Amino acid sequence: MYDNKLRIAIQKSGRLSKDSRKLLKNCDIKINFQKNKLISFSENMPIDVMCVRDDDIPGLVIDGIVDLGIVGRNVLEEEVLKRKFKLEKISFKILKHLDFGICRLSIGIPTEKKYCGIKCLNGLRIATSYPYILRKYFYKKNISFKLCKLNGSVEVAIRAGLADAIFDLVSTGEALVSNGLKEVKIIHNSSACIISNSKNFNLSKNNIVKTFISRINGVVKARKSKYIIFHIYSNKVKNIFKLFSECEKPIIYKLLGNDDIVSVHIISRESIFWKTMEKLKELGAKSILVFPIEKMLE
Ligand code: PRT
Ligand code: ZN
Repeated sequence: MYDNKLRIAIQKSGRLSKDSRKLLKNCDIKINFQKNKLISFSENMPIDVMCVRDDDIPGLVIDGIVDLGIVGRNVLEEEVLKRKFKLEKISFKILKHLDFGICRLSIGIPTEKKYCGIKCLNGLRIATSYPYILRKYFYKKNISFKLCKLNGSVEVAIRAGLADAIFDLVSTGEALVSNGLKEVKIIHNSSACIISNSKNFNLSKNNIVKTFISRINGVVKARKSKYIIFHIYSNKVKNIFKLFSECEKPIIYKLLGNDDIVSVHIISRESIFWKTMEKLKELGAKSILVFPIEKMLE
C-alpha cells in the first residue's frame, strides 16, 4: 500500500511552508494538515505529506525515506557538499525549480569596513550556518578563513565579537543593514526546488509524479501569465503586437454596433507592468484590463 503512495517532504513551519502548501493546493492535491502531526494524508490523491525541518528534507530524499521534497537550493547544496566531504554516495534529481524562497548566500562585513575584493577576507573569522558552501568557494579562490559555525543569529555574530565577517542568507538585505552590515559578495543564489530520489519509481508512483509536475508547470506558467483585454481601432491592432514578444495569437472580437473598434484578448507570458499598459494606451488601446490566470494546461 505504502509503495503505491507518493511521500512528499515539505517544511513544517518557516519561510517555505506557506508557499509549499499553496503549491500543493493549487495542484488540487487536498491535504488535511493537522497540527503537530508528522504525516498528513491527501484526501483525493495517493500522496502523503511529511512536515519536517527544512534541513532534514535533502537527507530524507537522498536516503529514500520520502520520494520528493520541496527545499531551498541553499540547504540542498550544503547537505550534498557535506555528504560528498564524508565520501557518502548521493543520488537525487532536481525535478523543478520553483519561483519562491528566492534568496542568496552572501558575505557581509561591517558597514564602516573597506572592501577591496574577496582576497581581503583572507584569514578572517567568518560566521555561518553554511560551512561547506563557504569552504568550497574559498577553496576555489585559494583563500583561507577561520570558521565560526552558528545555527542561527548569524547576523549578530560580529557585534557579539564572534567573527569578523558573516556568510548568511539575504533576501531584502534589511537584516544586514539593521545589524550595521553591508553585503559585499554574493556566493550562491537560491530558490526552492522539488527534488526526487533518483531511484526509478514504480509505474503508479511515476504516474503520480508526472501528474504532479505537469500540474506544477501549469501553476507556475499561469502565475507568470496574464490575460489582457482592451479595445482598439482595428487599423491600429498591428501596432501593439510588438509589445508582446511571447504570447499566444490574440483573439479579436468585433464590437456590437461598431465596425471600427475591436476587442483584443491576449495571453501574455510575461508580467504586465504599468509601463506596458501605458505604452498600450499610447498605441491607441482603451479600457485595458489585466487578469491573473489560475491554471494552464498545454
Ligand atoms: O525550522 P527550520 O529549520 O525548518 O527553518 P529555518 O529557520 O532553518 O529556515 P527558514 O524558515 O528561515 O528559511 C527556510 C528557507 O527559506 C531558507 O533555507 C531559504 O531557502 C529560504 N529563504 C528565503 C530565506 C530567506 N529568504 C531569508 N531572508 N531564509 C532565511 N532568510 C533570513 C535571512 O538570513 C535574514 O536573517 O531572513 C532574514 C531576513 O532577511 P532580509 O535579507 O530580507 O532582511
Ligand atoms: Zn532550517
